[in-house]
Amino acid sequence: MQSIKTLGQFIIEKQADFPYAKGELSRLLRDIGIASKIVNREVNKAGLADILGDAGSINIQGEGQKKLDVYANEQFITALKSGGECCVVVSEENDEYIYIDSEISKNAKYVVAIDPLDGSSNIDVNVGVGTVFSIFRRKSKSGAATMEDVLQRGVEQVAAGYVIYGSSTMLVYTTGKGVNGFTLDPSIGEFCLSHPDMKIPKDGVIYSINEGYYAHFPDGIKKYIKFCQVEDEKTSRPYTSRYTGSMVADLHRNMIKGGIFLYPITAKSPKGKLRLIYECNPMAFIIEQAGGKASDGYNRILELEVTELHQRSAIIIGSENMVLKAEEMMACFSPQVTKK
Ligand code: P6P
Repeated sequence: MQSIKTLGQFIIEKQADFPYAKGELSRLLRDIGIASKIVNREVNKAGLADILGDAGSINIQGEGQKKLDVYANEQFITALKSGGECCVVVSEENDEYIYIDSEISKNAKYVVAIDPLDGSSNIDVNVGVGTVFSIFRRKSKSGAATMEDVLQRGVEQVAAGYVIYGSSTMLVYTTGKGVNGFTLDPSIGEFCLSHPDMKIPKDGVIYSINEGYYAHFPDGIKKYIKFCQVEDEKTSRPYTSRYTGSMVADLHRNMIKGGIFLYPITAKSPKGKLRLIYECNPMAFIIEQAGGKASDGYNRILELEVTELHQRSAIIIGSENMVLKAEEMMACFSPQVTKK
């Protein structure tokens, strides 16, 4: 019988990867794990409790906030505030960043950016949803946090992860030394190591994109979609199309099976829909650590300049060779966009 290794045991064990760390990052990851279990409990009974449907409020994205969105946001922010290891929180659900100026947090080392419940439009129809988080070191030396602390490029991340609330609940994270996946065992209430050292296959036969926007896609994307659909036995085409409307669910499937996820610019989202700080950057960090690739079609996601809190970006992410092929097609139609 293989011995069980919990998330907590694993985090402590890997603390040695950070010789100068005094356990703050370990405790921060633990705090996020605890909040994930609390959110999981509510997600799992969403159909029962009165937390379905809209909270009636609107977030900065102009999106209706589902009650579970708001609940999840509150749980993560509360856990981060009480943990004392984080001094600033950036959340999809909050217009401004939150500086935690309590005695235990105001000089904490870390900044956390989070999408507390990604894909929440799927909650009422019981399709997988997820949490995405990104962890940076604070840049400002002391006092109140500044925009310098929150507008950091993806390459500055010290850790990133996602939680997928699906047929089982998993927490997958990286601290820059590979990717490990933990499955929640409800019988003991612990995330247990189930997917050590995750690697995304270099190739895949699944592509994920909302083809409803086809008419407005850039020509390079249209060319790539057609490439995926052409019959070619040697390269296992046509590929399979899988798109759930929940990036975490689509990316987790592609992580396991190989595949590519694309959310390009569209008429409705001329800068892309997904947010750079708490969706694209953390997922790009994880996928790159697992041997995959992530770009906006021209530039590496992790190197994009960050100028706004809720900045959006186009994203093409997944199996390395599939992303390279999509970028090749994008290059056919548009000059290399200079780094922004
Ligand atoms: P569309 C969910 O709202 C989300 O941010 C991602 O999780 C998902 O991949 C995407 O938007 C879906 O967007 O425009 O295809 O409905």
